[in-house]
Amino acid sequence: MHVIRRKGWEIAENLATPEALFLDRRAALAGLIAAGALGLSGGRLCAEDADPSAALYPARRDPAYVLDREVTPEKYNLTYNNFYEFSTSKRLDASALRTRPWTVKFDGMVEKEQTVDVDTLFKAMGLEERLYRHRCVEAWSMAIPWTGFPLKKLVEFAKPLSSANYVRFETFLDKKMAPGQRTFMPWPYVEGLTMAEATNDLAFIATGAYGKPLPKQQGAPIRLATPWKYGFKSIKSIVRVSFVDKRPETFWQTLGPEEYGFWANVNPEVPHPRWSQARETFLNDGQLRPTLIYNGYGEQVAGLYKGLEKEPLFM
Ligand SMILES: Nc1nc2c(c(=O)[nH]1)N[C@H]1C(S)=C(S)[C@@H](COP(=O)(O)O)O[C@H]1N2
Ligand SMILES: [Mo]
Repeated sequence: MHVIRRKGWEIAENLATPEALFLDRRAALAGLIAAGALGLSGGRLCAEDADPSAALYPARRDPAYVLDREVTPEKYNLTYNNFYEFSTSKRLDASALRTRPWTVKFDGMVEKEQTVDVDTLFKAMGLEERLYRHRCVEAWSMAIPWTGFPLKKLVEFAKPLSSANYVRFETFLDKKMAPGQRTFMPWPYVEGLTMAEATNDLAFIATGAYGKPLPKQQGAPIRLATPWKYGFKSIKSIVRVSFVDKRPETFWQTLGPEEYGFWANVNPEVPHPRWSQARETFLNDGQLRPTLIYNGYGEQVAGLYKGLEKEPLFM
């Protein structure tokens, strides 16, 4: 595997702000297609691929979020995914996902239920770029330049009642569109956070990556990014955000309660029942690295778990 070695900050800057920053969008797209990086079916650029939110990119980088490692080359992000709605294979085809029109419904314990078109929502929220680590429970990791906005902003927008304890997220349900949803699993994919977690600065809603709107396989048009938790918490292609009093039943916990919990905070010292979590394969170079408690974000999030030590915080 060929890796260009430069100073960490230098290569991160380079990869996180792709050609789209410097060239006009058409030229950038042409270049990417030539490089085969977009993985479009048959190499065609169909009308649907002209994303209506494209003009919002690239967004200003939030300098508070820096990395201790190089950003993962985009090609890995495009070709190594978990999106069980389409396949259990990492190299999956999510091209059938129709991402417009797309609305998100806010309901449950809110002042007023509302259903909002994503393009209206993106403009209302404003977009920024953050570099985040990503650690899958399967012991591999990446570093991703997400674009989006803090989940806290979305919570404020939804106006939850003070009695709400959790946020519940739901992915689309469409068996015709998503072959994986014809399998036995507990569809639709559901995830959840406590209100305290959801309003922590680090909890992020991603609408884009690598300076462009999200590609389908990464959970277009709107997904979660909670980098201190195992990747399965970062639910893709969200259609519904509900504020609830009871802890939501989540997809992976329902499938395998002995192996996957609600909290899923990253901890090298708490092994998965079938493998160690002490180290992780960093996809950039395929090398093993030590896993960090809370995936390196303890300073921001460890305080969320004071008094919860009896909970299974790390599965
Ligand atoms: N709806 C949905 N969201 C999902 C998943 C999924 O299968 N379906 N997989 C999760 C897992 S296990 C991981 S590691 C990340 C992967 O995100 P990526 O493919 O963008 O790296 O998405 C998470 N969100
Ligand atoms: Mo994952």
